[in-house]
Amino acid sequence: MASESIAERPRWALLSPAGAGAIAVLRVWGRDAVRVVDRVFRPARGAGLGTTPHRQPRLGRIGSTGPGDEVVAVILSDQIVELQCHGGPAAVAEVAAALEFAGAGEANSQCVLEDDTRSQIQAQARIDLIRAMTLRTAEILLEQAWGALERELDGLAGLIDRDRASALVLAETLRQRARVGTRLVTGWRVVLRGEPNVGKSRLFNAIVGRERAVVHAQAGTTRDCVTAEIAINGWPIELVDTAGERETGDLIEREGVARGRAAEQHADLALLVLDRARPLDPAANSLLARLRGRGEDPLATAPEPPPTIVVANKVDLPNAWASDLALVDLEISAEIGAGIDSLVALIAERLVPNPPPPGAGVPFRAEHAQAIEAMIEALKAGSDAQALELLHSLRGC
Ligand SMILES: Nc1nc2c(ncn2[C@@H]2O[C@H](COP(=O)(O)OP(=O)(O)OP(=O)(O)O)[C@@H](O)[C@H]2O)c(=O)[nH]1
Ligand SMILES: [Mg+2]
Repeated sequence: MASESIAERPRWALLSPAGAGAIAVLRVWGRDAVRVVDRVFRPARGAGLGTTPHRQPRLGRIGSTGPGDEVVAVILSDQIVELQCHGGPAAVAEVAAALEFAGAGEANSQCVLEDDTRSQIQAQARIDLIRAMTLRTAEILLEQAWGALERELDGLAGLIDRDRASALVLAETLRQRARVGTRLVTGWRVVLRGEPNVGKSRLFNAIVGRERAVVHAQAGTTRDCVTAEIAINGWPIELVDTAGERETGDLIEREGVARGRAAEQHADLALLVLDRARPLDPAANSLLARLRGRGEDPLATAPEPPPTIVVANKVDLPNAWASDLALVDLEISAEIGAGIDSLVALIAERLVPNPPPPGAGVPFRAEHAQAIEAMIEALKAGSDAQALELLHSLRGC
């Protein structure tokens, strides 16, 4: 390999996750990829690997010392070989050592996804696709990997010169879609709030579909925040159950209440649970005022409350409210499961009021969203050239 510069060396990367598994997949790529693998591949039978037709699996062994590991090698193209070996760390290390010995250099698996046959945005979509938690989010990212966002951006570029008003409408649509797009990997956070004993944990379990949190008639049962990863309508959501909000001398419970408030501040949506089987007390009213953003805020610096759905729970019991509260969005019984489906549907609607239509271009990274914001400002200021420049840099060209 003396005549080759380091940059021209074939590279190898582990495509499967690190750790134990039945099978590990490694990829070797570069101008000399086939020759490098051929050097250390000992076929179970037949000629060396180099003469094998593309996409035909070959069984053999690869190892720098001793018998090595048994592998299946497939030449995918003139410059790409894929290897499947046993999945344990020792087997992978053995194959990797042999590849290094033969002249391949280690690379990050993301390099494979960022291969230069694709554009910057498509490569980013492929990288994010790996971390998509639901089929729905994966489908949207797959469409971006196939060029949906780029097509939309090209359409926008064509509009900027001709029809700025339409360009602004399209840019605004992209801005709205970015609100969903930038959550495809991270998901949303929904937090349950309310006084002790109103049924937050019962509701949490009802939404999650299993007995994840402790439910008890004793007020102050939940102390730590309890979380569960769920999907609603295909949107990944972290649901957080919190300690009931009340003044208390119990130091542990007080810490729990503080954690509940902190969780609320980082939430995309709060579910305020009220107990309809007991009269509303001042504490419930102040929670309502705070979460509905209607309180006389004594602290000018108090953080903005998250959007909130107010639910009246325990409707299976006699109603103890003097009048029905106009602010209540839904009446439910977590105990008997009444109204839970409607609540789940409402959560999805509040988090994602306008899901992107199939095939739509969706900005899915914070930097895309920022570029589109800046583009809208430029268009509003009449600076078409700046808008186009921003668009081209977002496009990666
Ligand atoms: N009848 C009836 N009881 C309910 C309902 N929801 C919860 N409960 C009961 O109310 C009590 C308190 O429920 P939890 O879910 O533990 O209440 P919580 O709001 O999590 O309470 P803390 O953890 O103390 O803040 C339990 O005995 C539940 O079985 C409901 O819809 N109907
Ligand atoms: Mg609880």
